[in-house]
Amino acid sequence: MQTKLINAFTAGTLALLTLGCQTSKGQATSQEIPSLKNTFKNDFLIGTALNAQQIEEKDPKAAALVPKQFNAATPENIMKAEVIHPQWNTYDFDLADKLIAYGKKNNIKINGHTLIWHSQMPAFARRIQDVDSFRTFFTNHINTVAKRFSGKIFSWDVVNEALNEDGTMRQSPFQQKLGNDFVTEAFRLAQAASPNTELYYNDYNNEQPAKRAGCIALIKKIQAAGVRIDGVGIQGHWHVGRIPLKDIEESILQYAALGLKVMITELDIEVLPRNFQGADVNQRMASSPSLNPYTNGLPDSVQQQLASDYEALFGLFLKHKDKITRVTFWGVNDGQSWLNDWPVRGRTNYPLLFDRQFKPKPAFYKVIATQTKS
Ligand code: 9MR
Repeated sequence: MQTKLINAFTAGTLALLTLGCQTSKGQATSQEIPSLKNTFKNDFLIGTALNAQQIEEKDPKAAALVPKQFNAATPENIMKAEVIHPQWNTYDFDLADKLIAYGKKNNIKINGHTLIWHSQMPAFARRIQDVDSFRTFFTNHINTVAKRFSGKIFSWDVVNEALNEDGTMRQSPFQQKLGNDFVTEAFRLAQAASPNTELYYNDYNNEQPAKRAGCIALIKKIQAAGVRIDGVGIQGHWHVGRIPLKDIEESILQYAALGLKVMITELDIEVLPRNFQGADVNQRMASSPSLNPYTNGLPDSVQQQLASDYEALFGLFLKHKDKITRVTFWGVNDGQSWLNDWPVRGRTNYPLLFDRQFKPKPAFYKVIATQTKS
């Protein structure tokens, strides 16, 4: 009799516990979702890009999820020059100030993105023809913006994407008007304006051998000038089933050998077909149904491949956790990723760890499991 009662009680309690953790579809609820930032707390920071809505906490689901999952954030757009410095003598720090306050409130380290980038320059700066005025814009921009957030921000992507794929210098307005030394000069100015902020160089495909060699040469040049550079960001915009693990590992080793912190700064994994080789964010290709095949959901085979790609990446990151200080995803959930609109507008892409309803995907659980295995 007593045994029967205990059994009944146990069964009831178990059922309740199970109810508390499962939805009708058997998916985990938020109570039992592990936390990325806690799981990797002894390894590296886990960051996300935040859009303006998220910074203003106008996206309630993101507002609930972000502080639980992430301890680092990079503003996706609002600290770029066209937003923060719209006119010669006008700066708009409103959203950036909100971001700093958000980071403070939630214990999230903020990485400023980005001081010098050829893309998303303010219209007035794009029109400047003479070298002296351009140099004044360059100097004023770094001095004013870096100084404004000195002591408030953890780090800056000082220069973004200064290299071509073959490792030569990109012919950007900065390179053309100020010469190749603009990169060293940007770091020198940032260091003076914000002496306690970590300073990074950030680029995509800089795990590829030719571009990596150019990146190493650039870093050595900054160091040889006696100017401080603390880290290098490998953006990490990769493609499903084609993660260049060997190149990534070699790059982590080579960059760390320069005495730099290594970060993965804009991680996402594209799952859609692309017959476009370019990497210019201002260039796009025309849409067609064959380029947007998963509007009704991701096929299981692709979902599994995505999960195992993420698993392999985090396995590698953990192997080199002594060299990697941060891994940042480029967006909170799939619906918010820039990859829904580039290089083709209006596609349905699935590059991140959380789906459009903010539910963790199989890739999320594979990533979490890499830590428990390590
Ligand atoms: O994700 C950003 C997107 O919303 C912007 O439209 C785009 C404009 O240039 O920039 C995207 O972010 C880029 C980042 O700032 C630098 N590396 C490449 C990222 C993806 O294009």
